[in-house]
Amino acid sequence: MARKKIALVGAGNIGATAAHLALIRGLGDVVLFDVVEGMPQGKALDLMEAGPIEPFNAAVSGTNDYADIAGADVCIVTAGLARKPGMSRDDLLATNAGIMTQVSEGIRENAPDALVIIVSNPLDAMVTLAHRVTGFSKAKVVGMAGVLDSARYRSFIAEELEVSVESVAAVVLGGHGDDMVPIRSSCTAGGAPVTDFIAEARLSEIEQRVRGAGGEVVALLKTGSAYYSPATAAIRMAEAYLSDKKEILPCAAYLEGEYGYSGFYLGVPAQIGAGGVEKILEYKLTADEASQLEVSAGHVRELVEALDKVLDS
Ligand code: TXD
Repeated sequence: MARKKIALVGAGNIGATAAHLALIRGLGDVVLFDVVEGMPQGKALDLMEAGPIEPFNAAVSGTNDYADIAGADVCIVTAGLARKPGMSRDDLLATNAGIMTQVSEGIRENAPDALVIIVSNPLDAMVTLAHRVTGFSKAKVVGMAGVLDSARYRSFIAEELEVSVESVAAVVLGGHGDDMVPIRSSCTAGGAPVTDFIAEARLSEIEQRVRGAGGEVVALLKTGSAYYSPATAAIRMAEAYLSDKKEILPCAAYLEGEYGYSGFYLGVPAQIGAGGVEKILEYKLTADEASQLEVSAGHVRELVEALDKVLDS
């Protein structure tokens, strides 16, 4: 049986890290695409030379030509600028909108059957744009943010309780912005509500740290943003698709009435399997969580309106 093919569109920090993870986890052959001459080819050659050691036998190549992503089963899109200290994700809108349009056209023409996983920021606007420009079904265009944000929530809770991260379940919904919504009512440690172990005030501090976790890394790195955890999150989504896991993961998915919203992408619990986004699950949120989601959805709607202004300018 032929190996699957994973295209990394954008071979920078996240793209190259995701390529390495895909090879180590045996997801399939890997092609790195970027506009920088030589860079994807150099990273691909370096990755290939890790094969005998790990080992992995998959083919890995680098290219500046979209034709080489032909037949990809998954396209993970990280093309675009990353934040610098003091920048918001929204500050990237105009530049990355132009890049995402170009990337989406390249994918539409060369990998029409791929699941497209958008990573580039501002995430909710970029995945909306990719869905429009590719013209792919809503099931085949999905945004990566919630898996990362939820992992940050789980990490901080596990650190607070000094327990395994595997014993902490948590989910973050809404837009990938400062008003993202940690869902405290479904956060558990060892299956018990986290409110049994951590005081409300401390939980609020932790949840605020989750909202700012991306900026915390940016401020420390000074030259870019997080990439190990975003890459790991994108590969988790790709694996759920390629293995038909039907895994419920928080993803930016296109809403048509779910949670009372329609016509844009928002972070919601999505079942990821061979059909891509196979269904969206509607959790019963507390009144406070629902109102937080409304605020976050409002910001995403404003971001998409700003995107439309940029595209019309
Ligand atoms: O949770 C999330 N979704 C976020 C996403 C988590 C962290 C980072 N987030 C965003 O991902 C970040 O704000 C950026 O918008 C993307 C990619 O972040 P990364 O850290 O990988 O940025 P790099 O290292 O700068 O890589 C971007 C690559 C770089 O190699 C450019 O040459 C390339 O994108 N690039 C392009 N590739 C293809 N086509 C075009 N037009 C293009 N322009 C730049």
